[in-house]
Amino acid sequence: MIDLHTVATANGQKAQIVLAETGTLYKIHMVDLVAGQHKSPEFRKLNPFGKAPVLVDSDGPGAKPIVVAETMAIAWYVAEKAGGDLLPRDARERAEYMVWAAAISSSVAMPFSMQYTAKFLAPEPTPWLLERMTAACHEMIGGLQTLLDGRAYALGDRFSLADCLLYPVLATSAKRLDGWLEPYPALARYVEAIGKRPGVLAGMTAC
Ligand SMILES: N[C@@H](CCC(=O)N[C@@H](CS)C(=O)NCC(=O)O)C(=O)O
Repeated sequence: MIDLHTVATANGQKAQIVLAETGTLYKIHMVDLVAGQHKSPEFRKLNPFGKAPVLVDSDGPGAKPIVVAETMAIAWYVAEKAGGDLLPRDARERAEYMVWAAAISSSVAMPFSMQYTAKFLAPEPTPWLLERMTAACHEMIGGLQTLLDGRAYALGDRFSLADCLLYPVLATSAKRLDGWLEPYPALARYVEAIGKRPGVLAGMTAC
């Protein structure tokens, strides 16, 4: 049995899309960030960093339970367990996948997280931070568009794990920016096409 401790954010959606695209059966447990559930001692036993999502597989490798935190790691674990169809197929794809996954999980995630904090969580307005982080979000979205240039999918001509990570950034995180993907027509087309996949739809609406 796979349990996913998740949140209705881009990170939760990334994990949910991989699970849906691979046809993996799983049970959802919502993590209440507002109540601080992710900082409880019980949750920290699953993820010492106190962040969602977290996956628990009672039937992990060697028929032993395993706990996997970090969205990128969850995505890889699920894809590998499901037979590897979504994984990169050779050294070139592997290198390209790592660039997508690392960029999405660090360079892109950081300004979006800070922009959200400045806009919605800061106890008082922080215009300098909000402006800086909004500009950084646009810079990163521009980078994603350049990386995708001329491709139907992140790795080229087939849907892969990289698309499971990329789609929620564009469909959910970038939606918070004024104009959304208006300045990025290639990404807007990508989101429209990828968003029609049944697995992507299922992952996006899982919670
Ligand atoms: N590097 C982590 C980041 C996870 C993350 O930031 N999760 C957010 C929800 S989307 C969270 O738990 N935020 C609460 C906090 O950081 O206190 C990943 O990729 O899974």
